[in-house]
Amino acid sequence: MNWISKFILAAWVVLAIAGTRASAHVGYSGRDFGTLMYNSDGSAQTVTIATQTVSSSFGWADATDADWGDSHRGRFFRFTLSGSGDVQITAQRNLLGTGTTGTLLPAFSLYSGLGQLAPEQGGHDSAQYSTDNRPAGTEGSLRALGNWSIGNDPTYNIAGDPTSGIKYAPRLAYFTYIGNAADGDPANYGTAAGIFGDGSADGYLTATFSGLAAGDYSLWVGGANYDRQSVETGPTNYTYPTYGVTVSASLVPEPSTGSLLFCGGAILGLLRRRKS
Ligand SMILES: [Ca+2]
Ligand SMILES: [Ca+2]
Repeated sequence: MNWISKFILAAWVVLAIAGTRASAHVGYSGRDFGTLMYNSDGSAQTVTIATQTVSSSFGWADATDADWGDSHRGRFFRFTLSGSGDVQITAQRNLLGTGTTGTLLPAFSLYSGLGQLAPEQGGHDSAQYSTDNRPAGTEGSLRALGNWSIGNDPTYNIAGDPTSGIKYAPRLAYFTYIGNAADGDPANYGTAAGIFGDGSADGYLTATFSGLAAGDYSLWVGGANYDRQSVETGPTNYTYPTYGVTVSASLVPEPSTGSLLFCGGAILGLLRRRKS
């Protein structure tokens, strides 16, 4: 290879890495379910996003352990509720991505709150505010089973030019933990307390989060194959295998008055039987 070829190759590698890192900040591009709605007949309106891949098959599970996790190893989705409600989330692995199909066991955690949004800089694990606000030795800012926060970089008046002055100061974005669900059982997702496994490691997972208040929510989706971190290694983001996952969100229809009465009657009947 002559020096020109070497230079072009080196420049391409640098650009490829820079591009991957830039797009790997916390963000929701292409992953916004919007405001979840009912149809006019009261049935659920399901919003499905089938275009996304997650980086690695272990990222979610790795964020359940004592040294936290790397936000790059999963994907952030968002939705909004205009009123209180129950939300059903479904994740199903698909054929997208560079990783071996049939490998990914999906999992997700739900939080209220959103990461920093444009025109602010996106949050990322290695921002000064991020590392200053988490224990030393952690792999990243993400906690799949608890509250966490992530910092961003200053947003300058002229992009990338610190001498132009700071338009938006860096800050922490807070994610308030609501719950989780994971495909399979501890044999794949590990031994952390508080994981809700569905008991069947088949690449399909559905869960309902009840009694959510109006507001904005972040859903972090990643892989629940904890032990795959020993085989899926990579010094840079773009060398991790990626895995496709189709994610759906819908409001759960409110039960009609008739079915509420039926439920009440059934519970009363059970109580009476237990008393007698
Ligand atoms: Ca970890
Ligand atoms: Ca399953």
